[in-house]
Amino acid sequence: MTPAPATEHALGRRAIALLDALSQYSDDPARLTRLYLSPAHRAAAEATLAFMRAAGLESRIDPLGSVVGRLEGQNPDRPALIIGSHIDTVVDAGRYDGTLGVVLGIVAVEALRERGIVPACPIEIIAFGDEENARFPTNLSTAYALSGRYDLRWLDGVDQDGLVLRDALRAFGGDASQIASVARRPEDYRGYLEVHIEQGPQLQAQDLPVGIVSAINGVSRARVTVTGEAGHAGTVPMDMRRDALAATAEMILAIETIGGKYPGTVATVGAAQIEPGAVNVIPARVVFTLDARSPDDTQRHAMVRQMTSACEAIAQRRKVDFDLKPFMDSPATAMDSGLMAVLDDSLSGLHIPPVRLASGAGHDAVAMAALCPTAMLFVRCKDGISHNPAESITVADADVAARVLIDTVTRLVA
Ligand code: HGY
Ligand code: MN
Ligand code: MN
Repeated sequence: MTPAPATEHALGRRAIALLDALSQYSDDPARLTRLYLSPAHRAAAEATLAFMRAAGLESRIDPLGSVVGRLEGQNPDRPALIIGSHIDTVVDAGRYDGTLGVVLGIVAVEALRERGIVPACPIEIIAFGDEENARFPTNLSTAYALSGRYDLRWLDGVDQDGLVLRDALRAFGGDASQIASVARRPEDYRGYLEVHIEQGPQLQAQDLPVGIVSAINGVSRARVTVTGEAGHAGTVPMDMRRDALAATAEMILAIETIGGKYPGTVATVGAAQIEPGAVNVIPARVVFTLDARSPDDTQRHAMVRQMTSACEAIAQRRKVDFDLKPFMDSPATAMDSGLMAVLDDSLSGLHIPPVRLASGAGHDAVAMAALCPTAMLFVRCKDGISHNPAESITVADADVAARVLIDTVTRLVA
């Protein structure tokens, strides 16, 4: 097969090259895991800082660990446009979730410079550090800080090794005393654009490279503790046990059933720790996580109440204790129609039908919508796979996404 001419999909190839460079920073040599404030997050943040500086952006790592690059443009006092996403990952992650939106922002600014376009307003690129909330019980903390909604209780959150966020932030080189300085004035920002893989199968099913996000589903998350009684696996009769894991198993099935009852709702128990965790000991305690989502907040709250009642009834019947501690209530968030209209124009200019799709996944855009008008562009990913090392996109689709972003940014900063 003849090699692709050097210029074909040049923007897409540049984005993939930056992504590949960042994918080497992992806390686990065997798989991509880059949790908030970890050494790998620090290394990836510094690499992102270097990419932003090389693209001509005045850049820094902010007190909460996000990387912020700024191009002043012709009129530094005008409201700025922000392009961003996150560079933290889940455990055993794919390399595109989050990081794609950051590198495409850099590619867009590089393209403006190559085309000799000096934006009429400032452009900021932000690589958020705590979107996955996979390490501490937080909620989009590094993005909410921009709209002054950082919840100081997050600083006392503890990871599974018992390390407190406040201490991890200090070890990272951050500064909890400067959180207020991260907050931005709404009047200084005209919009936030995030490009992200779809993490679902719709674009592939419609054979489309990109689509425009209409709204982002709401999310409830909680930490659940089930306490029974340890005992000898060989001697305690079955009808005299208070088996925390057997009770948990019944609760998880109840959660699954309720989570599937309403249109568009989902529920997941993603993590569980069993104590003492020995083959011949009846489990005394289980701590598990609940993640429940819906496009409708009233429905989501009703669903979580139903799950809680069902679990309490199981706990009572099995004589175990049940404690549910919510730690996230993220609202369903509509995207900005004005920015969506500009994205429509860019897609039409590229002869791509501008489809709308709801996001089942949460994004920094939910938090940024509290600061300024916000919109997202989804990029097709193979079989909708994400939060999985098999996550993948094509160079051609990365190229389309780059061209749409550059066109939309050019329209907005003309
Ligand atoms: O969980 C989510 O929806 C996102 O990937 N953090
Ligand atoms: Mn993401
Ligand atoms: Mn994710």
